Amino acid sequence: MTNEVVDADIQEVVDPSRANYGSDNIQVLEGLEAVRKRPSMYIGDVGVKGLHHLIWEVVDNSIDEAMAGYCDTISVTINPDNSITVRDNGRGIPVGLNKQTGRDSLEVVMTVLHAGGKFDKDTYKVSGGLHGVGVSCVNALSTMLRVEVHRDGKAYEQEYHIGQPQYNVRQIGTADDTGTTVHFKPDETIFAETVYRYDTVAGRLRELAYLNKGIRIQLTDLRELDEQGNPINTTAFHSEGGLSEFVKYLDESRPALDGMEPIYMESEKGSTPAQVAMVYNMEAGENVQSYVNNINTHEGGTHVQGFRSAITRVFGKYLERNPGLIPKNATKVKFEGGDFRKGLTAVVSVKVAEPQFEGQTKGKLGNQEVVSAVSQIVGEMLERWLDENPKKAQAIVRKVLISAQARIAADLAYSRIMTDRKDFMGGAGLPGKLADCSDTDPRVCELYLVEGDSAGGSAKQGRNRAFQAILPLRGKILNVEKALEHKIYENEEIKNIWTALGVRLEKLGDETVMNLEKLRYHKIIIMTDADVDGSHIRTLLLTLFFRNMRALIENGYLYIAQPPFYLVKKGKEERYCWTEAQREIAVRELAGSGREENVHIQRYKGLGEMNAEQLWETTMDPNRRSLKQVTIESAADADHVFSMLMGDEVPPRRDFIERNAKYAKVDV
Ligand code: 0RA
Repeated sequence: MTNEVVDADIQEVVDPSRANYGSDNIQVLEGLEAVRKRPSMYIGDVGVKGLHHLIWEVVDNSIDEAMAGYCDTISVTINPDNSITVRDNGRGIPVGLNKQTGRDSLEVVMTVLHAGGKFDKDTYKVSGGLHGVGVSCVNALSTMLRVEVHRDGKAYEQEYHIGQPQYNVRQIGTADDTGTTVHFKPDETIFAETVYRYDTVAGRLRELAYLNKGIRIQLTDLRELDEQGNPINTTAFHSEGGLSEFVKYLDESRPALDGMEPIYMESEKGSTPAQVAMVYNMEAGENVQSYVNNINTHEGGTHVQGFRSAITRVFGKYLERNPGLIPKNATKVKFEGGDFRKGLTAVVSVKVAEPQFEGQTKGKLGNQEVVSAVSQIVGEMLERWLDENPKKAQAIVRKVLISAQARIAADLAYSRIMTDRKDFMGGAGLPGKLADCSDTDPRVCELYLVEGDSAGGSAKQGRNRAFQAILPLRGKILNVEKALEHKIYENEEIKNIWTALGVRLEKLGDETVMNLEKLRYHKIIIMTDADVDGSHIRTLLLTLFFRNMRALIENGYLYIAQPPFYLVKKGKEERYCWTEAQREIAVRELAGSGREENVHIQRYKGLGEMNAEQLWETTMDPNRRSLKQVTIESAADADHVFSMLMGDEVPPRRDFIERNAKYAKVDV
């Protein structure tokens, strides 16, 4: 909080009817007013992300209380009006006169930015990323917030409107328990989106339950009830196994290597507490999820660096000490760090008092001291595990050898296509099937990936060829979730996509990264039919981008076209409709327009049913189309979804599809 002189318009928001306001109150309001003026600076954005951020902020406080050992149960309720109630059984926010400010501590915690921690010297508090701005920030952005505290045998309450107390903290009765309940209603004049998504909330609470073992978190959605009046969506999250169960969950659809159980490591070095769980599966992907102060660091950082260096070092040493594990015909194979991480699923979670976040999206931990802390912890504990589990160690070594051999084959295949490029592709080194655009500024250029040659034909005719390029895709895309790496580089359709985009893979140390410098389009638009095949192809493409070109998604370059589902027609009048509701309205309006003609409803199943002009009007014209941007809300969740949709373990997939059948899931 600043001590700047307050200006006149800010003073005006001080309610003069409130008895004891002095300079302190004015500062307080200045703080919260700043939040309302620039909410994005505090919660990221005012869209669906920021809306959910309010919940994370409140729940974080309860999690802190649990981590300090004072709370074991948290409940989150989505109320029918999209307000949120978060309750915990912690000590309760302190109530009573705060000598420094002359005001009630509870009021200070609820109305002063960053005040929460100041009242609590014993609790080990860490703040992360955008989180940690405190519950006062939620208060500022809510038209109504009511807090109830149970403490010292008494129950207290206070209520606020856009952060302003409506009355002094008051006792409302007695209590035989302790805890805090926060009920808030986000301000609809601030948020562009005000409807909470059950899956988003559930995903985050599940993650928190795994990251903080032992805590019980109950989620209840009161917006939809069954005939008996019970909520349709409600889930209890609780994990005794913590990260070990988290990696099992992530690998639910992948068979474990030799029936292996997760290796769990937990310790503290140089005041950095770290927890790591890792397990190997039969597949080739690497899936390392990392967290700092319970926040996903999707760009990794120093904790992941420490983890990786420990893996490379420990396995390297182990192979040196046990040369007999490598068969005679393979003694020439040179291992790289990446070979030890094929088929590895791991979660690395650290606590850092003052985290520095770096990278394009501030998703990368920068604190250097964390490298050696994690590296030492994993180094010591993994070495011991290998010595104590020789059979399993042997299975891992066998897997590592296969991975190294596959990598060598993939490198060969990749360098082959790179030298072949000019030969098998059209004149300019671009795929023959690509109808390119004339503009060359990637910032305005769009590439449509279109299912099927016939729809591709309409798209080519209908497009604006100045900035829209079309790449028709034939039939099935390779399932990269299942394919060997070198098959991916050899697949015609995938090669075409890569070449058209102008991206290439580069080796940085033992990591393969996508170089986007020569990327030719900043909008890559997946356009598929609205039927089962179309959705399958879309999922295959999304999997390809998620697994092999994730940087494109992280930069916000990937989109999904939204062709209409219906055309409602009467005579010459036509209406395109994207939802059932729109269709009903269109039918009603056209039917009501008098003349004796039939209203005709055409259901579009395929893009091919639209002619070039219709395709342009509905789906490609930037002024009329609607595009869905593909984002990764939670990397851990996205991984789980893809491994399940594309993997070959049937039961979890069926479960998942049944659970999610209601939602046409497009956002990843
Ligand atoms: C400040 C000090 C103490 C607890 C809390 C804040 C606290 C805040 C929240 C927010 C949601 N639930 C919470 N539970 C506790 C410590 C008070 C003491 O020393 O007893």
